[in-house]
Amino acid sequence: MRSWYRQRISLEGFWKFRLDERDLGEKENWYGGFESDDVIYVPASWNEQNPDWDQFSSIAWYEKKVFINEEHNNKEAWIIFDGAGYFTKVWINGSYIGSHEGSFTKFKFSIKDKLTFGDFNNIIVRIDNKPDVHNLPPAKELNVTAFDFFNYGGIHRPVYIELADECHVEDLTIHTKANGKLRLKAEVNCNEYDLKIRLMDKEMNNLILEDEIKGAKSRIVEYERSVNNVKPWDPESPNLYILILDVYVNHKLRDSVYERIGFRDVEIRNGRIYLNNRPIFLKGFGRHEDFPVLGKYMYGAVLIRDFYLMKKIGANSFRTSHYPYSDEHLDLADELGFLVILEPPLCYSNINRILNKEEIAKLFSDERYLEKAKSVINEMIKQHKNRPSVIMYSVTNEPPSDIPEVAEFIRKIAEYFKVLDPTRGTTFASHRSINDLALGCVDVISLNYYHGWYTEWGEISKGVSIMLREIEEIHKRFPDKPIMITEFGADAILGLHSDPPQMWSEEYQEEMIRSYVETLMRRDYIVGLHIWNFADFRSTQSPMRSILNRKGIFTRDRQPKLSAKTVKELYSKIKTFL
Ligand code: BDP
Repeated sequence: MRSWYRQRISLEGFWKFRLDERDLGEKENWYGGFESDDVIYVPASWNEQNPDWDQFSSIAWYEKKVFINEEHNNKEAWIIFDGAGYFTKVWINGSYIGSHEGSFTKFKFSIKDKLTFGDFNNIIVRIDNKPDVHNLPPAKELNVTAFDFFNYGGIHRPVYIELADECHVEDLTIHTKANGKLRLKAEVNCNEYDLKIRLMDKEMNNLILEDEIKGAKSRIVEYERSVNNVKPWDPESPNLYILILDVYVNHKLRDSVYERIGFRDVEIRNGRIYLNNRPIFLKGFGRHEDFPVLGKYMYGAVLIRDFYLMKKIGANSFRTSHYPYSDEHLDLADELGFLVILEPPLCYSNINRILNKEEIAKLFSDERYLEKAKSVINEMIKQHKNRPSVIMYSVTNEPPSDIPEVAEFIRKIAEYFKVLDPTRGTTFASHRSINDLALGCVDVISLNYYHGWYTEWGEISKGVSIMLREIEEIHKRFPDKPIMITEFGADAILGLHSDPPQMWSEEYQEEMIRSYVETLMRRDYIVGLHIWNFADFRSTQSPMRSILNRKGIFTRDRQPKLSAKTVKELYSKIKTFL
């Protein structure tokens, strides 16, 4: 939900910064203001802003003074973080405001009672980024993590203060169908009010629908209408519309919010994914939010480059591996017609490096852990539920789901997704292949394969035939479920060449991707191929990595490797609509 009407005060810029490895800050009342000569920029992770902070994965404090005008005096005010973490605590003018766990979802606190209007206000943020096995995703040390990406810390995404009327919209859920059916549910924090609903084209030139609900008294209002003359949303024509909801009390406008929506149907049946009743093929990438110096912040211009590169190469889809991406990231997916598989930060690829089998079973059976997972899923869906681009949820990445307790955990969270959002299908990215006990718990089977890299290294064709045997066995077990390959790829260091193709060379990566795609695009139960990864990204230090994970077909600064050309050639042979 967004608003042009509410005022925003951006907190982007330079903040005072102080490391607190010994956790002294709270005891020494740093929340009232602290001494430091260090400066940091927000938004961006702290690590690469100063080489001395690069390997720092503990507690750090941020401070900024902001002037709030007198005129906002009786307004509702929130401080909103689009993403910060891992564990964030906030104080304003020395008063504690609240805390939040998790780096990749939006969170907000009401700060109305704590602000001084017509004066400066001191905002203090304490971020604790210590690795912990109970974190989502789990980590033990900076370089010993269950996930294969760098454990960046800090205020990674925009922070701002938003000011609204006391009477305002709390939440807005919109469901659409390709035939123009529109259903909406608004939660309004107000006693008696009128609602005006408007639907406009993306450019805001034409009013397509205008309607009113008069004298609403309950907090929840539901509305349904069939709209004529709307064009459906799909990757070839990503037609967007703007739905605006105005709240009036005694004919006076009190709040106005909007969403960018698309009219489309997604169904999973008969071993296929259908978009607007037509079977589709997802061709694209696993991605990351990762860029030099910025860390986990994706600057708008970088996103634009990424999307044009993905378009140029013929991709139509990506997965938000391994955490929900920023609003800007998914706004572009809506706008440019990308089919998104949205994934929460439940990533367990290397969990066996941290925990043994018994400990894993215990963690995944722990009710509190399940509740924590549910809470982040809830936040993610609330934030992105109205996006046409999001067609399916990947409930987790590479869980050790050959362990029965883990399979049971997946069953429970997959069910929870359906409770929160019955309109979208579920999948999860499995690396346990034929030994996975949870494949039946989701609508689409997603498989990650590295035969030819982590196993059968140096022998691509042997790897590919083993992979194919396993996929065919899975297809036999689940003949009605669509299968997609959510990861395959090989590391390549830009400029490293080898004839014959040897591991780490651009040629080896090219041959591996070509073999996988050519083999898999011919099977009609395969509904999608996502190459791992779109671009090189920073990972933990380990003997397996040369600073970066180099499986990108683009470098970290978005220049093509040899395989980029091949992917373009291969993806041009696969149609979006089958
Ligand atoms: C898979 C993970 C992904 C890794 C990739 C790799 O899902 O996060 O980056 O393999 O090892 O295990 O490159």
